[in-house]
Amino acid sequence: MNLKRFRNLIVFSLTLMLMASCGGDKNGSKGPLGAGDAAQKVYVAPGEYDEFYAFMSGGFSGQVSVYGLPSGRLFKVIPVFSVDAEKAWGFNEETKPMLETSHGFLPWDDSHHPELSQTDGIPDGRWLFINANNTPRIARIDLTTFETVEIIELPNSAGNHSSPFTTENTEYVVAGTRFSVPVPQKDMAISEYAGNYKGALSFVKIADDGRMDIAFQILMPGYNYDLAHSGKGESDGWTFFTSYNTEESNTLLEVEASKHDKDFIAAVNWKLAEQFIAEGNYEEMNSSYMRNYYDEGTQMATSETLNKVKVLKPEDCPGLVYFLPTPKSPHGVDVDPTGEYIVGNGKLSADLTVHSFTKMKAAIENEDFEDEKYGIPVLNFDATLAGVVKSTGLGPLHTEFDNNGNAYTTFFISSEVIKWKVGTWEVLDRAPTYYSVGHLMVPGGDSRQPWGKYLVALNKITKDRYLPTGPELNQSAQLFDISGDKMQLILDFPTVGEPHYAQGIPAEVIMNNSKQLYKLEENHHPHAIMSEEDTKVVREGNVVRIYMTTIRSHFAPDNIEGIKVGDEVYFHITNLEQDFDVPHGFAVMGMQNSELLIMPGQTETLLWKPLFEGVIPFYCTDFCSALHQEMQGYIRVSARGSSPEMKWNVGNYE
Ligand code: RUQ
Ligand code: CUA
Repeated sequence: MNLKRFRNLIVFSLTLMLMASCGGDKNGSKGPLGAGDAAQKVYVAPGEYDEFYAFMSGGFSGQVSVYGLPSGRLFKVIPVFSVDAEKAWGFNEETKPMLETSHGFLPWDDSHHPELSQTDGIPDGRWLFINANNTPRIARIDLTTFETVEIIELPNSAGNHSSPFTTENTEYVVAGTRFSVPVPQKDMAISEYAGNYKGALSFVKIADDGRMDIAFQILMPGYNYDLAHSGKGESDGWTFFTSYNTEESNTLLEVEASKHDKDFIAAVNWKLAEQFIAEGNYEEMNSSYMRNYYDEGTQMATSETLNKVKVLKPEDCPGLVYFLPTPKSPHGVDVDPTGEYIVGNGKLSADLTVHSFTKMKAAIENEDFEDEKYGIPVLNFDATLAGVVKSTGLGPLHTEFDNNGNAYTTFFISSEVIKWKVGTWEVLDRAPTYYSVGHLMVPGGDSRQPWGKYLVALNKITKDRYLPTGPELNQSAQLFDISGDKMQLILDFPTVGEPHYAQGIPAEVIMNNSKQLYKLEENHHPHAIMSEEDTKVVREGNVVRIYMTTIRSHFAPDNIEGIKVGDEVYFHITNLEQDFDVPHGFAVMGMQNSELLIMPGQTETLLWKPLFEGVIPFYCTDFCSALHQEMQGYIRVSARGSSPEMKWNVGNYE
């Protein structure tokens, strides 16, 4: 460090200390904090816990990753919509059904928006929902096990982007279609898009035990439905969806869908929808979609095909939907913690448009309409307007809130986060992001109770922030301390895939419910065995089932003979361990799918088809004890059509 920089640093530190001691603005400077100061804020000493969990979507990875805040440490990648050979997700027999859809088995999807379940509008740590964008689905992750336990497909939808935002008491998670399509799907000219294609908004009912079911869909005009958030408090009972392409164009959308000054936020009265359903004012449509459920008792997933969905048509349901004109191609729609303000982030606009829920109700009451579209009243723009945030940023995308009446909006084009005051619409602070920020997350920042200590900016472009790793750099997250007046950048950390959105929650809400193992006596897997005495090998034609156990540090059986080329060999492996964090792995040479990683008390099944005669080793892939490297075995494979004797053993007993 040269002398000048050193001197500047000292002056800077002194200024900071002075400011702190007068109890004034802790950091008047917009520049980065002193490195030591920032380091202290994110430092979580070895053995200590982070204060928050952060759940980030994997974007094109299809998964969810779990981080600690403020450290930015990666704790886990939860497989959801994409196969994961590390955890056998989509490879073992138990979880293959989770990735079944009406299009067949799909090994990949694009996951965008994680959303925590809520009670009274506050994240409650029971479940995390996330959307599949490409082949429309919603997944539910159980936050006691951090495992995906249910996936439901959404018929009549295409590009499930505005999803899965929850209502205040997790009555529903919603799903708006990005692409409008013919509903029901049919062979039709693309040029007939305008006026004929439809956009389905789905309301997925969440039962008390978390099970998902499509309660109803609303068939909207053929716009693109981009994002959503539900009301809170007074506005509970309503869900708001942004739309763009109200031009109803089917080609070159960058031009054609950018013509209108204003598109719409669709305000849906879902409590009224429930009434229309109860009164039978709906159409039951035939459509085939799948629901996959993982049962913790049997430790198996099953798929079922559902055939009907209830559809509401706005033109037949007065009062169900209103349009709020909003400049300009609005992307995010975010509701402040009080539920009064609905913020439209017009991505082609410099300003934010804030609607008032109270004014919206009055405008509806007074029928203050400026237009009607496909039977849906368009409310007068001025009648619902609460205020405009004149930000001078460019490309606003998303807004989150803290618990002090402030809002934070990301600006993609100008690469910054802007802090503004809810109610006065005054810009209070701005901080650059590196680079091109998409979503942002404040723990609880889209709920009634933000824990407004940190803000995470989720950036789309990384460029020079990290050591180069070839053409592809991981996306980067940036952590800001927002506890003071000014936002302070305190950490950069790389992410897995592309975290579009994220959710954060205080660690204590989740950690005490976290499961440490599966109890053996609660293992009702049809192929589980409870002790080494029960291990066996059973042949049924060319299907061979090997009932195996693991415990430190051996497999039982570990010598198996009698397998033939052409057999289908199922390893049903039960991990007999009953200790926290002692999984065993399993791999066979030449296996065609993945390893297994079996949690304590769990049973998993791997299918293997031996192609050659020989003696094939298998071993444990997870370093489980000092004798992990001894945890191995052999399978003898005999010729196709031969009649070898079936034999198995471990140690001396047979
Ligand atoms: S978004 S492109 Cu959530 Cu801003 Cu997906
Ligand atoms: Cu079991 Cu290594």
